Amino acid sequence: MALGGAVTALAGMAMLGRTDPPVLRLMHLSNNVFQIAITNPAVGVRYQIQRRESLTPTNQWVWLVGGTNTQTSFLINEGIFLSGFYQALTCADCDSDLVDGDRDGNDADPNILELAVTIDDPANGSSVP
Ligand SMILES: [Ca+2]
Ligand SMILES: [Ca+2]
Repeated sequence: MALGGAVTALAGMAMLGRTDPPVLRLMHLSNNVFQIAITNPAVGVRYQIQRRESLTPTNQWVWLVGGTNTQTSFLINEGIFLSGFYQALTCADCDSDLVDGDRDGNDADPNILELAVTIDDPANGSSVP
């Protein structure tokens, strides 16, 4: 009876189209450069990479780099940190500058904020033939 229940549950999961969850993979490329790759990513989402030095409760996750649409590979420079932990999160504001990606001039750069377009010519109120 218990085995029958387990088989039913597995078949139900297959019918729902469940897939393996995304996996984060860290690869050493050269002296102090690493690649973080997200395998089996969710479709249609953007990711950001966060880093922390340790898993102690006082050490929090810190934004490291934001991704663009469909980006699943990130180059990371070791910098001054000789060890650390990384996580990938889905994001709407991938550079954590408080401007969502659909309004951000560059959502992978926290120094570039909201996109604004200024039209200098024709001047306001002009009639354009
Ligand atoms: Ca942003
Ligand atoms: Ca930005």
